[in-house]
Amino acid sequence: MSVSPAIVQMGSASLLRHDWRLDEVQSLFEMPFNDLIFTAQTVHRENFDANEIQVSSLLSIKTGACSEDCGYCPQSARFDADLKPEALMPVEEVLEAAKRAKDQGASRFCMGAAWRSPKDRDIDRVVEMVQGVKSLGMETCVTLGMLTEKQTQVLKQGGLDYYNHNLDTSEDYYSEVITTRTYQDRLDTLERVRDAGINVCCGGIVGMGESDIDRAKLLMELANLPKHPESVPINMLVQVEGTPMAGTVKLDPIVFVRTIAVARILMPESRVRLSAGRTEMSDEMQALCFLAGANSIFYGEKLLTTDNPMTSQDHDLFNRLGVYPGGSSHT
Ligand code: SAM
Ligand code: DTB
Ligand code: SF4
Repeated sequence: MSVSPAIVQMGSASLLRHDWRLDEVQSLFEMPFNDLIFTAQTVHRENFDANEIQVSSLLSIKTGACSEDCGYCPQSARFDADLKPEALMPVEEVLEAAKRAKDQGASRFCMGAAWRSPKDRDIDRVVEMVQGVKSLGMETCVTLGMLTEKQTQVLKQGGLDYYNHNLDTSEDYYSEVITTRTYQDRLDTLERVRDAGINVCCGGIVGMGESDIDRAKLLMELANLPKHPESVPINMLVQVEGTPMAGTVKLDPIVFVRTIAVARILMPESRVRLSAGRTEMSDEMQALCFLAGANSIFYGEKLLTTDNPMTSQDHDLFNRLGVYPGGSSHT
């Protein structure tokens, strides 16, 4: 089967494009698997140490009782997931968790809060957390929901390195997933974060019952942002009992690997993170994701509220693959 000239060209030189067309992205998804992985791995090697994986740990600093209706999320107050809500954590407790994460080998500490959007007084406490985590010598990331311009500036001045805010899915499928805020709301927050000079962490979730076209559109949307997100988390839906998305037909693992590969090709200089869902993935599937260009993971035995692989299991996998933690996407 022949490969289109545009794709061959990408295999020989990474191009930072922001004008991807849907048919081009679809044709990447449809490439023979070996050609797709080869192209993605070629792009990866042009831009990164192929055996280095960036390692971030997550902490939920404010858990549950969220006003939003994101259909995948156990933290929404509207669903009946078995989850105990917790108020915003004291700074000291957050710093203890960050120290433990650092001792286990994480280089970035990501703090997540179950808010639609934070209040200004919440931001002050988050800034204290950011400063404390930075003083441990770790990179910082927070995900707090929608932000105002002023809040992005306060976070930037506080020294925040990354802000995570996902597009989650395609604009077309979005209303099947969330009704309490719009796709444009998300794009607006991303623009404010970018304008404030904070690195952007933005990706999505697959396995929510979306179509092939939705996955292609999500990646196209990310790649066509004015600047590629420095970090692109690709989450496999973690199905949580009590959420509307529990029971969704599982995504073909090969399609997941293809999604990673296409993200790598479209955003050659971004860290593509193999994110939620790893407890359900075999070691072999994770190895294929790394081969397809994933070079970041969430590490530590918990994501925000759900399980992540045991750290000993990840050490073992890294050793067997000869990959090592390291690297950062910001200067
Ligand atoms: N409340 C903030 C927000 O929504 O922006 C920040 C925290 S929210 C939990 C961060 C991200 O986690 C979501 O945008 C979504 O992409 C991801 N996420 C949440 N639940 C998930 C699940 N069950 N499976 C996979 N990813 C999930
Ligand atoms: C991202 O894209 N995935 C992380 C992080 N950013 C905040 C969150 C995954 C959450 C999975 C479900 C949970 O543990 O609650
Ligand atoms: Fe709330 Fe964020 Fe969960 Fe949506 S994804 S319900 S905004 S915590």
